[in-house]
Amino acid sequence: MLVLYHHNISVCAQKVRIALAEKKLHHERRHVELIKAEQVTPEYLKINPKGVVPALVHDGNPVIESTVIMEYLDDAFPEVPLRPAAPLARARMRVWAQIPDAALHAACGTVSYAIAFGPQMKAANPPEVLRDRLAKLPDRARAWRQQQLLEKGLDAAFVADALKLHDKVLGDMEKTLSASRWLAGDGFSIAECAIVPYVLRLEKLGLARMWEHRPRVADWYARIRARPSWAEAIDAFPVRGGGDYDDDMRNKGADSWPKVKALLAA
Ligand SMILES: N[C@@H](CCC(=O)N[C@@H](CS)C(=O)NCC(=O)O)C(=O)O
Repeated sequence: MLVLYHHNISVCAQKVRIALAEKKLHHERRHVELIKAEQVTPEYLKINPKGVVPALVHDGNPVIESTVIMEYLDDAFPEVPLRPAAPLARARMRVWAQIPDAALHAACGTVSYAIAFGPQMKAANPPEVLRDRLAKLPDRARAWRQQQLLEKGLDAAFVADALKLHDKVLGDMEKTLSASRWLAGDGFSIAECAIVPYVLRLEKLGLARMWEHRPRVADWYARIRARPSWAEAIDAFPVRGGGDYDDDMRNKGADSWPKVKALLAA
C-alpha cells in the first residue's frame, strides 16, 4: 500500500502527485496541515525527521525527499516509466530534477514568503506563535530565512538572487525546449514533474510575466496542463478552505511586480 503525506499547494508534494498520476498508481493520501505545524508533531517527525512534506510510506516503509520518492516510484513500479531509457537523456533528466534540490526550492520559498506567505502568516498569528513555530523547525537555516522574510519581505537581502535564479531556470528551459519537445528529450519525464510546480507557483504569485517572452516555456507549460495528470494531481487540490486565497496571492504578486521587475533588472 502507498500512502502519501502531502499538502495541497506544496510544490514538493505536487511533484510527487504528478508522478503518481502519470504512473497511474493507486494511493491513499494524508493531508499535513502546515499552517497548524502538523509537520513538526512527534508522530509526523517519525515518518519524516526533516519535518517537511512530502513523505511516502510504502508498505510501512517511509521514503522521503520528493526527488528520491519519484525515482523510488519508478524503481518500484516500472510499468509506466518516467525516466528516459537512454543513459544520456536520463542524466539530463537528473540534472533538471536536481535544480530544485540544489537551490530552486529554497528560492521558491523565499519568493513565496516575501510576496504572500509572510504577510498572510503575520496577519493570522501573533508574533509569539510565529517565534515558537520557527523555533521548532529542524532546518535552522530555513528558520533564519523565514524570520528575515517575515521581517523584511521583498527587501530581505537574498530575495533578488532568488528571483534571478527563477529567471535563469526559465531561460535555460527556453533554450533546452528549442532542441527537444520535453526537458530531457522526446518523452515527458521526472524532469517535468520536478520543474513544473515552480512555474505554477510563479503563476499563482502573479509573476507569469517572467515567461511572456519565452514562447517555448509557455507552450511546454500549456502541454503539461492539458495532460490528465494535471487535473488529478493539481486541479483536484485547491487551497483548503480556499475562499479568495488564490486571488489574494495573485493580487499580492501583481502589487509586487514593479519591485520584482526592478530586482530582476538590478
Ligand atoms: N527537499 C525536500 C523539501 C521539502 C519541503 O521543503 N517541503 C515544504 C513544502 S514544499 C514543507 O513541508 N515546508 C514546511 C515548513 O516550511 O515548515 C523535498 O524535496 O521533499
